[in-house]
Amino acid sequence: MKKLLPLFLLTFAFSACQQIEKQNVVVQLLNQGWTLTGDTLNINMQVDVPSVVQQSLYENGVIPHPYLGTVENQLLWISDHPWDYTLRFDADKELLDKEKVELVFDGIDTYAEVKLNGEKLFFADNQFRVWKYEVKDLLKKKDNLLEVHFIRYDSTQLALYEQHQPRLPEKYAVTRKAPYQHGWDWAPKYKNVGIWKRVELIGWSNAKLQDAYILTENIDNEKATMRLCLDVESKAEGNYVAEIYVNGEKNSQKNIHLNGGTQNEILNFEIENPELWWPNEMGEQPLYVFDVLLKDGDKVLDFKKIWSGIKTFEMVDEPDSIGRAFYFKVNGVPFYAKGANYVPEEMIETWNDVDHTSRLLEQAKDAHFNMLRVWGGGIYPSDDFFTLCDKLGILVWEDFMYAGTMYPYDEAFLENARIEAEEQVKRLASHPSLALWCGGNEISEGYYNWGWQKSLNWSEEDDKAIKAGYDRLFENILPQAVAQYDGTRPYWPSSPSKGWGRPESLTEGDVHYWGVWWGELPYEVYREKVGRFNSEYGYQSYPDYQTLLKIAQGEELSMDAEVIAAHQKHARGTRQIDDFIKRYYPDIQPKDFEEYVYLSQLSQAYGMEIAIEAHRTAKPYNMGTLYWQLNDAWPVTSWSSIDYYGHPKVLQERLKTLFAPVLLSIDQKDYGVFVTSDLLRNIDGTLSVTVCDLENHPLFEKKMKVKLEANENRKFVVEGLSECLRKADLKKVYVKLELTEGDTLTAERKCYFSAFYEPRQNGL
Ligand code: BMA
Repeated sequence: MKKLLPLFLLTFAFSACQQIEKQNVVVQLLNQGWTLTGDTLNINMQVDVPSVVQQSLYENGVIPHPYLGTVENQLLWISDHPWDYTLRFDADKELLDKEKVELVFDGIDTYAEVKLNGEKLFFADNQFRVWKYEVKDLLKKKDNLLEVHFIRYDSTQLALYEQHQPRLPEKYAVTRKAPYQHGWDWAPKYKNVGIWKRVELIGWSNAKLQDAYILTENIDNEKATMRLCLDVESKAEGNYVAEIYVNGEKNSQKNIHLNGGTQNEILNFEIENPELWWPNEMGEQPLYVFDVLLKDGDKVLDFKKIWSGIKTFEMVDEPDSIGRAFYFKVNGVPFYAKGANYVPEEMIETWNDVDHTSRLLEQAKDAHFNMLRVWGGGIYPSDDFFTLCDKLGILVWEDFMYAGTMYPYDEAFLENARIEAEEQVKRLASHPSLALWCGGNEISEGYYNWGWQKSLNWSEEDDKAIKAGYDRLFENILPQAVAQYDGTRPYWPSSPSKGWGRPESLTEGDVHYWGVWWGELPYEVYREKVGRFNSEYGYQSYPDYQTLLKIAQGEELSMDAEVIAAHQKHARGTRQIDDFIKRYYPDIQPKDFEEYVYLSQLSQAYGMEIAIEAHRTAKPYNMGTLYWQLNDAWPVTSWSSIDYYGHPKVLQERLKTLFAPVLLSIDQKDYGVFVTSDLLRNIDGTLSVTVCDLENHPLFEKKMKVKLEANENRKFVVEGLSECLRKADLKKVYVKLELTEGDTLTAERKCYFSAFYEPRQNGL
């Protein structure tokens, strides 16, 4: 039964706390009424933040829409231009009365000097950090001037890159800024510049909660052992009390002695008969409300309200007879991970909107996802993203934002990286959907397999220094941040653990299998390249035709048109899509471009069907399948299953069967029938097998009783099936599989033996 929250208590705790906030901690937002100017340019705009320059230029009619037509090259100057954001404001009286006032920027992208009333406060150089500064002494009652001066991004980055010896593989390595904005094989080079998160002044006296988050340490039958982690800041030494309320009821408290400055405190507590949080289709997603209070005697100084769930998560990476088993357990139960890789939803990062995210994640849930990997070349997702994943039961494999290059290793860079990691670990720790942290994307793979040593002319010493720098960051600083500030989430240094050309990539860890697409091998090869956990694989298709109609008109709607090419960022992409359409649908002559676009999606879906079926039917050898990629950051031809405007491609529809809790399939070698169950209960049912010709006439029918344990994958020999199929022309038949339990249809599937042309349905 789902626990109901004692609402009257909740309301009480909440309103009491709101008053407290007004008394001891006061906040003045500084998001509105900024002026954006462009140095020598005749640009002077009134803007609100969060926003970035590219967005404001478009919204003020200075530039065309950055996602449409062929405008990319006309817009590249923006990131190599200095920009000034200024704000004049009066300070709230209650704020000035406080002992301490901090100016807080939740995000500055990226290189900018920040001044208040003419005084330099700091120079920001990391998009992913919060920037705070004590401003009590600088703040005036009236007419304060806050200035954020962005220096030329491209030139600054280039200078830093050129100074770095030995040479690093990518220029973006020197800046802590979203890699994908520097151009990717699905992204234009829109390096955003601006104040991309909110700005505020926070005033307080005595003491304040800087951070508070909740962790599940352990669950046994009747109780959960929980940990409340606090960062408390105080002006002076003193004795205080921290209290925790669970669903409105007081649970525990702890006396704490603060020494002045910031300090970490831990409060352990227990919850009896916990309602556990489960991933999608493994159970419910109950959330508890935790109220955290900081008190000085009876006086409440500060509070935080946290919604969190109770769950444990383990990564199993241990030797077995073949290599190393690699899988996850949630609440002690091993499970098969199904989902995709998630990339940022926008090229203009401040256009990211919660409704878009919500629709996208709902589509993922409807296709039976239980996991997303947040790819390390993007941005750390917002709190809203995680709140939605908490609600929908989608676990998040979270990469730190590092991808596809080696990084600098001087002390300043590593310190910057350390602070960023600690902040992100703390920010996301309370979310039950957060499953594991991973060092980044394809860095170790690149180091060992992409020939940087030779192409960048590294000496043996250079190589050693770069590798030692890698080890410090990915084997020391990042795991240390996860262990010290979380301690309940596993850390995995690199996705993948081994490059796809190496045999170990299929016997241990996770693999990005790119022999199909990058290696130009046919889809059928997926059947042989099954790893322990396939965390990337994919094939491109065009976005929905309606999406193409937004970016191109008339004559431009063709494969060779300039505008279509501008929305394809992979050098061989157009040709490779075409090759596979011809290879798998040789008899189909598309009557127009719309039909051709559809065929590209059909081909992609066929490839992914082969891969997913191969992965799932190899359970428990293989314990996860995350295809590349769920979504797009703008209208583009890519590996996604849902395009930028939210249109599902053919693949997204097929996932409803391919990721279903029970998958039925035919082994193409011996025609055995697989029943692959992710259900946590036993199955006792009837399997019906019907071979039909393409006019739907049955050629063979058989029913048999089948029994499976929870989470079992089993192959059944169906008497007579193999003989029938061996005699048949496999291009002219399909097999209809159904699994029923009593009157309930548990699973069904139509299996074809080659790429099957299915005419377009409405809406596709
Ligand atoms: C994978 C990803 C991305 C890339 C994709 C398609 O390696 O990590 O870097 O977009 O391949 O090429």
